[in-house]
Order: sequence, then C-alpha cells, then structure tokens
Amino acid sequence: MKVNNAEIVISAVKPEQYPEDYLPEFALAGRSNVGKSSFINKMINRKALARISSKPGKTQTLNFYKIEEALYFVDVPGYGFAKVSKREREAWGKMIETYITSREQLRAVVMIVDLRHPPTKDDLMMYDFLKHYEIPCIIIATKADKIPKGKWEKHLKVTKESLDLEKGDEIVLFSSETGLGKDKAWTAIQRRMA
Ligand SMILES: Nc1nc2c(ncn2[C@@H]2O[C@H](COP(=O)(O)OP(=O)(O)O)[C@@H](O)[C@H]2O)c(=O)[nH]1
Ligand SMILES: [Mg+2]
Repeated sequence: MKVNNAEIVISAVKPEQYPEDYLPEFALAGRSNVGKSSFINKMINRKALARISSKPGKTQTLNFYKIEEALYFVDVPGYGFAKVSKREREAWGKMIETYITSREQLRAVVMIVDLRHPPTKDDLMMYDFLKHYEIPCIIIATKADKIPKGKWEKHLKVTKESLDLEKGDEIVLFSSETGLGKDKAWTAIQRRMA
C-alpha cells in the first residue's frame, strides 16, 4: 500500500473518544521501546508522525492514526516497563484489555518483538492472552538491521517456536531502519482487511 495521507485522529484516554467511523483497526502491541511507533512511521513513510519516545513507557493513551481513509493503526502503551506505579500499570492493563476484547473494528493485533532476543515473559503472556481471545495476530520481528543477515533465519525460528505461533498468524522479518519487510507487512495487513 502506498500511503500519502496519514494523520493522528485522537489520543484517547477513554472509550467514548475512540473513532466511530468503523474503519478496520490494527493495534500495535509490544514491549516499551521495542519499536512500535517506529513501525508505524516506517509503514506510512513519515519520519515522526507516531511519537518515538526517548522515555520508554510514555505512551499512556490509545493513539489512533488514520491511514488513507482506509484503516487505523492504534498505538498502544507498551508493556514490561517497570518504572510506573502498580496502579498506573493496572489502569493501562484494563484499558488495553477492554479495547482488545471488545472492539468490533479490531481486525488483528500487530505484535512487535525484537528479532535479536527470544520473546520475553511479557511477550509470551501477551501472545497467550491474544490467542485466548482468538484475536488474529501479525508478528513483526523488528530490528533485523542489528544482527547479521546470516542469523535472521535462526532467530526467526526461535521466535516462532517460543511463541508457539498458531497457524494463520504470520511472522514478518522487519527493520524500521532499512524498510526491510515493509511490503510483506502491508500484504499481511491488507489480507486481514478484506
Ligand atoms: N536499529 C533499529 N532501531 C530501531 C528499530 N525500531 C526502533 N528502533 C529504535 O528503538 C527505540 C524505540 O523505538 P520506538 O518506536 O519509540 O518504540 P516503542 O516504545 O515500542 O514505540 C528508538 O530509539 C528507535 O529509533 C529498528 O528496526 N532498527
Ligand atoms: Mg511508542
């Protein structure tokens, strides 16, 4: 998909603020700092529409990015960031859980993991949670530019096997730095839009 138009529609703190135009939505999930915002920016050819945080764990709202009047990317607060209070963490957890389990427009969760390392405990919990609710997932294994090409396949295999990736869930090798995997990621998303 060639993107010319992308805009942030709302940073929502509560469900009443979510957009109501019923476009398909793709929510980003992943650890703080794994590269969710960078993924969005790369996919829409923008340097910094989605805020790339220097401070991890900063996104505390659901940010709806409308792409070509065709779909939304929903940037979600990252998990696995220790330096927030338990209460804050619980509040985020509830917000995400409510959105993921009840949002009709949600077509798939785009789960971002770091190709360099095996999925973390939080990654595994997130994936199990999504599978429990039978949410289709597209796994993006990002930061591929940070390891040698010769190691990509091996790392992909570890990721797939650790997650116990379900049939039908695609995994895409990606780099926000080089644009590797961008077309494949769009294909996976568009397949879920139909
Ligand atoms: N080398 C490299 N760095 C990346 C990549 N994706 C994200 N980063 C860096 O990782 C940091 C966190 O990225 P960000 O998109 O803000 O992560 P988020 O917290 O998940 O939204 C930033 O310094 C990015 O520049 C990638 O594919 N390759
Ligand atoms: Mg972010």
